[in-house]
Amino acid sequence: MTQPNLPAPTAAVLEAFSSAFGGAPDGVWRAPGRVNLIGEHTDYNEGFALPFAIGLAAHVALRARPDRTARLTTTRRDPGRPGHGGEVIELDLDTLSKGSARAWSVYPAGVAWALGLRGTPVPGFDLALDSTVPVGAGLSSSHAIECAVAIALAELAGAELRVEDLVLLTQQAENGFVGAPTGILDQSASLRGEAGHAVLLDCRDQSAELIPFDPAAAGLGILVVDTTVAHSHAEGGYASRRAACELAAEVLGVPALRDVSPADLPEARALLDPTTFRRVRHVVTEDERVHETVRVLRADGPRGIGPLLDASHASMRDDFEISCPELDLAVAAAREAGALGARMTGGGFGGSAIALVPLDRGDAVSAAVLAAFEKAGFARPELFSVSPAGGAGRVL
Ligand code: GAF
Repeated sequence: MTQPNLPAPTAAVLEAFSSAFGGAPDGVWRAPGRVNLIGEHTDYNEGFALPFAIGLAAHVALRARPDRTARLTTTRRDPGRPGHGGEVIELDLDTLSKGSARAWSVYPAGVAWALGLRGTPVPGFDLALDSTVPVGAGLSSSHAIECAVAIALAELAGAELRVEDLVLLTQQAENGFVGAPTGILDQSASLRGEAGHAVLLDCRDQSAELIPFDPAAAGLGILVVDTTVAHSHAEGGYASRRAACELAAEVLGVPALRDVSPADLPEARALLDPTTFRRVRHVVTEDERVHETVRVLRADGPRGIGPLLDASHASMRDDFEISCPELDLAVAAAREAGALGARMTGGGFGGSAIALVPLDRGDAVSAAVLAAFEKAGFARPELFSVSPAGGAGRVL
């Protein structure tokens, strides 16, 4: 079945749906991945972050079923990756528990599970997924799926959920079902994003403000360097950083590290072991950098934020210790070739770096990064540009 008048991802997901399940879905929903401009590992410390939604997105086509079965398929064909060989994964919604779903089906299953926990009766469903968010690139491919499925299932179930509820729902799916102790950054960006804007998030009360951020209008681009170094937030590093932050807050006698100000750092140094102190210093200074970035964006536009991106990267590399040689090289090579600033983005331990690049330096910066990776003997990174795009919604 060809759909000549539809955007390619919508046509692709409709095609996948009809060939796996027959007929048409009840609707198609879309949720984007994100780039975090600045404010890393601040969300679970109840602090501040400044992400934006990108044009790469997950599309899901869903149709309610009269029973409690979920059948899932994806357009992605990667026989080396479990669940991506073109098969249909089948799940019983009544027996969902952590570990009961496999491969990428953990994300839709986790959302159905979390909706069940909050007492929303979810019907069985057939689902086809098409996602252009690269998996494992640190651009939140998992939250893109979860957000698209959450708005779709909420609608099919007739539940009116506010953005704040959807954020907590998808966080519960990640924490309790997928097993990654992540915060609220990614889904907030996916659900709240607007073209030409970054989203200033206060992760304590989920209040959010759209901040104009249009690099292209300032003659700039955001280059993503996907190092292709695999990472997983369901594994040790992310959880241990989170645990160190929570322990530090307890020792310092505050509800969360958001309540520690730069002026408190000398006292914190006296009370904490050196490593934990550096973790705290990252979070406290990163919150400051978020505010400073917003101030500079408002006053001077994107050209002025380069040094803040650089400082953020240094803090993640040296104090929070979540970078890796490939990310450090991407940042250094981009800077040397003319980027105004660069930093790793997302949870770290792999994934992507971003560089703020004058449009007339784009090719030179890309070439320099590729050459540096080759010289270092690292795998060839994936390079592409992103810009702030619209957030999640129903498209059909
Ligand atoms: C990952 C998590 F999912 C977010 O909640 C956030 O903590 C981020 O890492 C680090 O800023 O993307």
